[in-house]
Amino acid sequence: MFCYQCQETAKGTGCTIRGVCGKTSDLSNIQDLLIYVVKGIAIVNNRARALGINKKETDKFIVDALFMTITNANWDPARFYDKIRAGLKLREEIKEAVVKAGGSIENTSDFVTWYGETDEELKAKSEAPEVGVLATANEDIRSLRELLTYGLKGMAAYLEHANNLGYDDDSINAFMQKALEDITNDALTADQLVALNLEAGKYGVDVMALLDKANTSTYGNPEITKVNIGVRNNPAILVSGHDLRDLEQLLEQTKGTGVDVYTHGEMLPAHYYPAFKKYEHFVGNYGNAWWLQDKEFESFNGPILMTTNCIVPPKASYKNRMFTTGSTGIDGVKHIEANADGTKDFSEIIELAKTLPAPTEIERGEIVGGFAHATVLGIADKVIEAVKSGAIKRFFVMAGCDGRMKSREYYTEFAKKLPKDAVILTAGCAKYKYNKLDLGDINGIPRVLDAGQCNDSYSLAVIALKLKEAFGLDSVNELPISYNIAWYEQKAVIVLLALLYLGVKNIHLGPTLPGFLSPNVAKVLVENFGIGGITNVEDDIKMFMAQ
Ligand code: SF4
Ligand code: SF3
Repeated sequence: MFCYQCQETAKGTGCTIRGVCGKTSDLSNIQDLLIYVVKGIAIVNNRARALGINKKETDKFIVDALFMTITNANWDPARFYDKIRAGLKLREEIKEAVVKAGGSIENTSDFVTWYGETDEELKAKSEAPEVGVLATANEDIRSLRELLTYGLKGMAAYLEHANNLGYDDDSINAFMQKALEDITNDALTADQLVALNLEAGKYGVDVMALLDKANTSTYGNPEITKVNIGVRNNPAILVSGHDLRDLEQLLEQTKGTGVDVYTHGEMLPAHYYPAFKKYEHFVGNYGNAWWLQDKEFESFNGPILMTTNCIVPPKASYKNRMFTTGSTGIDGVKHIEANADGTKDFSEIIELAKTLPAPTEIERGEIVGGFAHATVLGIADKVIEAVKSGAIKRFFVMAGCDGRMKSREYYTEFAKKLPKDAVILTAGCAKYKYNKLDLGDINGIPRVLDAGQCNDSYSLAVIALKLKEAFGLDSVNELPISYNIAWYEQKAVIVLLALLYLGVKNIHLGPTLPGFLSPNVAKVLVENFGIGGITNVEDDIKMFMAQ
């Protein structure tokens, strides 16, 4: 195996024996093979697209396959074997359809021609040198190809959520498939790959805008909301991940059953949407970010539904009350499939909940969020006034991810030590590093403004663009906004590419720079976009405040 797609990669360079995340070598290899097969599907489907015979089923397959390989999304090898077999079958069908429609497949590479069926054949291929990340010998080309691949994985995740709510955009699917083919093209230069990554940023903005539209049109605009972090004395289900449609269905099906529903991790922002406020049994948020699962799932006592990443390989003490759905999976854990119309039957989870004790209280109180673009723009006058009067000196975009590394305590310290006239704009699970600190407010504006999930980083970009307009500036970089972003998995990669596409400069990334950036690619990002890492809290605050 060789995997360096997340921030926790071994020694900052690559996991080679077993993932720091817990991924085995076999699972890593079979995930790589799925990506390999997806590239072949994209190549033949681009011919089908040119002939106007693209099928929706193919778009969905590619999106789901990419999502399954995101860090901590799917731990079930059997699902990957089945997905690869289905993918190869799909690829052959597309080839046939292209020929039938009078076209031809000129590409005769292994991506398009290799075929396998049995587990043994698939496993053998997954270990072949041409399949893995290291198949690209030139480290700069490899770096740019992987940067793009990870961006596409993030894009796929957001597109799948939008699709689940009935929203789609064919130009995003078309770009993803074109990019997957381009990744296999040895004729592309490093400059062309850099351009392609920036183009991915454009589609990153589009996909987050699409998901924002899907979420807000379906569930309303997030509102300023106090979320309870304590518990009640009823049996309950904990729901985690990012998929709001799954949550909605669970809330509907638990109505009147005496079973409560709590959010965990990235599902917390669901509480900010008006549509979910009508559920009296939607009690609050239990616990923190994904990496504390092994403790918090234990004390929750009831069933847990994982709708997306991040899943930590479960402990035996709660594995038998975990369920997965969507692109997620864990071997030995029940997976709830969607019906053809997208509905899901969660009755088994609800029945199990009734037999289990109520959650054990781990904390009490409330956290405040709901500062997506509509809320912040609704109080724009107040915000602009506070900036003009000097009450707010600087905004810090601290969106992104949380993780288990001790070095992430930096972000808690950073939030605590920021000058009192600075405001944090956050999104994603990064917020758990400081959303329970009492950082106060400035003229009634809280000093931590949580826009929502990681995809709601889009909201932060919209806010920046509107402020730029309001202040009559030429560039977002003239605003008193600094970017100190914590990253972990591949959704953060598409968020980063989207910000670069929007022209945001001087983004600092931590706790470490991505291991997949080769020294030369890192240099391009530093020279053209001012990308930087982090050092220590005191020096960094000084540096940012002087920006
Ligand atoms: Fe290592 Fe991260 Fe890949 Fe897991 S996802 S194997 S921790 S680089
Ligand atoms: Fe978190 Fe995985 Fe990235 Fe959606 S749940 S932000 S780490």
